[in-house]
Amino acid sequence: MADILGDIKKFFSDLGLHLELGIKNSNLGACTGEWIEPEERSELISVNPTDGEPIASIVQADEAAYEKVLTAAVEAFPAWRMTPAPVRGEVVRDLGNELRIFKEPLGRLVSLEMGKILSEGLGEVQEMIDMCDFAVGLSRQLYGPNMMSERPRHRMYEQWHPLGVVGIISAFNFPVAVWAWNAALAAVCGDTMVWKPSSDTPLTAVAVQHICNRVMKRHDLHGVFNLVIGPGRSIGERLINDHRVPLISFTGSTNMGRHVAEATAGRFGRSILELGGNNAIIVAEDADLELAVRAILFAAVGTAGQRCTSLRRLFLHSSIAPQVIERLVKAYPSITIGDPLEDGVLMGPLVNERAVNDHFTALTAIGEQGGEILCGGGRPEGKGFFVEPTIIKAHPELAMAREETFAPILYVFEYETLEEAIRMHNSVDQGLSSAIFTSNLGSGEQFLSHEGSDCGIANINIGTSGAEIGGAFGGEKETGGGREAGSDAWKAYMRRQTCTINWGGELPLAQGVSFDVE
Ligand code: UN1
Repeated sequence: MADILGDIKKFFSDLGLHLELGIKNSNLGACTGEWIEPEERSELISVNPTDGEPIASIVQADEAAYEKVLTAAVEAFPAWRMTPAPVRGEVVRDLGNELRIFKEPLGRLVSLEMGKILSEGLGEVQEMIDMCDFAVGLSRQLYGPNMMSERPRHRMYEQWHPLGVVGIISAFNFPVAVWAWNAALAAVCGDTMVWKPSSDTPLTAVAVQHICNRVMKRHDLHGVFNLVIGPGRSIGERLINDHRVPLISFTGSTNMGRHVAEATAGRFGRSILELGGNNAIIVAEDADLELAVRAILFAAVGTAGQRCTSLRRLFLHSSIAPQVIERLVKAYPSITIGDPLEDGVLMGPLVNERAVNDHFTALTAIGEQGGEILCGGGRPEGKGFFVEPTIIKAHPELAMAREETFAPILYVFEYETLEEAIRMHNSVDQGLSSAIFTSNLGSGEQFLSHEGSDCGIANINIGTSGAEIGGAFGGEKETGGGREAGSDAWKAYMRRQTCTINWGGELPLAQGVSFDVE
């Protein structure tokens, strides 16, 4: 453990970045380019979920520090919005290059603080880099269309303007990538931003802010990328209710998301919501089972079931159900659970003790509701927040299967017809990610049709998790409807303006209306 901390610290300091590890010297938690010392010191301890020991201490922002951060973001906006978008893109290019340099230590830090295995920690930083590359290209493509005016000698077109200060509230499970989805787009769109990371993963946020500071300094910028670490009930509340913040991008639970939606809508602000998922895979009778089983394992057990896109429900055609269950029940115990930074480990811990309790509370309720544990269900010995990944033989009335438990619990159902499978698939309140495994073109197309999956993400012969950044990411129903990352998700970070220009000498009215004053 001490070695890993030393390694990460050394990596960062060799690269000229100072990052306090250990609880004697606290990191500051608010930054606008310069780190802000709060008037009231309230410390947050970052805990290593692998052994339950503290990694570092962070001084949280108080109200005065929050105010300084917000003011800096507001004051930076006018100059940033007038910086040409491709020049803003240069800054994001530089951020992507800096992340390339820090990929290894930052990926390790993500694994250390959050508990995902190293290849996923590194993958998360790769996702940030990809997002920066995408945004650089986008900085020359923030297009608006031209429309054909119905009036002679008139031109009509749409253009996009920067929005202002964007509040980014991110979750522990993708502690840095989801920030980058928002930050890279917001930056090229001409917005400044304030990031409130999860209190479970403050140290990775401090590291990313250090990286941003290096980039801002090089470009003589201040207040574009800002950080404010503090409790949701004080700092988070201030942010979502702050009239100076026209857009809040929130990733988290459906319950919190509902509150964010109400708070922002009540002040006519906007929100991008990435809330709970209850993702499912349908395995048809004609599926390549080898492929399906591998995909199921990664989607259900990867990240210890703590992705929004994690697989929670599995619908197996009755003809192949026994074989698939047998393979899964054999594979699950062979998954190495342990220190996420060690080679060969495939599943790390849950994020904290509360998550472990939620996992076991769910298992108790599942038992009471008639769900049967097919494998797992235990808690590995030793320190740390570990649980065994668990498979449940479920029935259609199992109420727990309708809820998102952020843990590696997989509910298995059987079905007879594809219509029945799709109906069960769509019967939950959430609508994030979905997949079908089939070699039948018709079944695949049916799943993607208007009467197919009702989710924001629908895949064929691919699991539910691990989406690429190029597509728009997000979901329907109680998942919140937000879209982030690729495609045209950038539009949420700008304001649209419809412009009509009369270059003739007449004043014709639309719809043929005449209004001639004598
Ligand atoms: C999340 O869990 O909040 O598709 C995001 C995926 C990742 C992102 C997940 N690219 O699983």
